[in-house]
Amino acid sequence: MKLPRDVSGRQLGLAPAKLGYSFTMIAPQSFLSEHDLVSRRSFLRLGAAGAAGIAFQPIATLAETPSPELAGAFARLESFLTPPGQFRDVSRGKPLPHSLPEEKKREVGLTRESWKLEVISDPDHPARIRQPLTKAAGTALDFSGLMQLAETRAVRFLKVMTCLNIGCPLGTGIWEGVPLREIIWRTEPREDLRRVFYYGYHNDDPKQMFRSSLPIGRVLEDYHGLPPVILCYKLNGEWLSPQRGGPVRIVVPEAYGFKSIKWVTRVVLTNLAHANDTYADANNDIDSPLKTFAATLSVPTEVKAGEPIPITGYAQVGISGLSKVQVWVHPDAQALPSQDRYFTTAPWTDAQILPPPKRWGGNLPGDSIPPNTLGFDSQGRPRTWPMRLSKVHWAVLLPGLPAGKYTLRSRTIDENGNAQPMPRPFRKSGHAEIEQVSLVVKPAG
Ligand SMILES: Nc1nc2c(c(=O)[nH]1)N[C@H]1C(S)=C(S)[C@@H](COP(=O)(O)O)O[C@H]1N2
Ligand SMILES: [Mo]
Repeated sequence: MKLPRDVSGRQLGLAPAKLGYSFTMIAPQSFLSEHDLVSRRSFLRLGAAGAAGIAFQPIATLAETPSPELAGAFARLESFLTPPGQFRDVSRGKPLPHSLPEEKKREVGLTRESWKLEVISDPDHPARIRQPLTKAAGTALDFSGLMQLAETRAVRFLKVMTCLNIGCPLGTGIWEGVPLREIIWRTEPREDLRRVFYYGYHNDDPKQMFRSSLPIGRVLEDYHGLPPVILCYKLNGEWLSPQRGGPVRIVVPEAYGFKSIKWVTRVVLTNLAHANDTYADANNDIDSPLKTFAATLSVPTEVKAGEPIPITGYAQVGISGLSKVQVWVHPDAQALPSQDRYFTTAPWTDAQILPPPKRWGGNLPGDSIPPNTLGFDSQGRPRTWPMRLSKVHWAVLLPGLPAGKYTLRSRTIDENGNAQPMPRPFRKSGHAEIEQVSLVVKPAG
């Protein structure tokens, strides 16, 4: 079992070149002057529809042209959605289930034709259910059964997949599936059902099992406006690949990656009162929903004194949303504020959160958001921005600085007004640390 190495968001974000870009090249000055129009405040003032309309205004109607400094950085921005093949992979197993030969995949149920899902009661903490779905009884759910349900029950939503331990997002996609509760109700549960746990194919070796769990209430009800927990079979309009956990994986919208079990084959209904996730073993806070945080994507390694400094970055939009991204440049020769470990008293300045992209990327068919994607209107435009549980981009053109060595920091402020790393600063509940990047300003001429 190989756990991923810890890396900072910046390291991963720095390789956008091969992704090409699909971001609208909107003039930075226009961004600055239009800032008000895409801020949450004016969103509320204009109503979501009005604001979305403005965000989608063709670039031709924007008055100014991009400053060369930021235009270059925009051109190198990664696409908004991640092509399924370019997600970073977090898979355990020896051998990795997705690397099995086609024939073996068929044999163990890792193809759409052979996949089966069992839903049973936990023998150790039984939940009272009338109709377990088992292979033995011929009642297990197969892929055509799932597709039948999909005809009337399919849902789609945008979500960034982030490993709690790696910290930086692995990829952003539109995940499609059937709410897990649809299958749970088929078992006719009656009583003594408090949680659900689930796992995927693990080479029939109990030591390789990677299991996650949820309170049953979260599966049965979508509170706080969250999308449902799904049995997912498509990503960005394509069948879910073996690498991404296909034919079917669980996707839990608000959770870190470890709750979204790949190659799912078994769901267990239990009266156990507590979580039994494999991830708890490594000291992880397994009840932690996605946090909001910022990181840079491009920072010039060296700039000349007095030259404006273009910076781009991304922000993961966690469960508490995103109201601001801010940056702060501090000369290394000067002392840091004392007794202020999160730099709350530093002179932070606002960066520009970029509006919804003109092109979504990610190999989305026709580059259009599939119909009936939660959070999008009938034209495929986001109803709110920045969208919760996604990843957005930001940019700022900093005024020139005197020669010297500096540290650039970026942070988010969530919709509750909490500046990073608050309100949940502890590492094992997910990354939220304030990023630091060195910046060297050379004498001019
Ligand atoms: N069966 C199984 N599911 C799994 C894992 C695994 O090792 N085995 N890794 C989990 C973890 S820790 C993460 S972060 C996500 C990553 O999803 P991805 O590989 O599609 O990027 O998958 C989760 N689902
Ligand atoms: Mo993970």
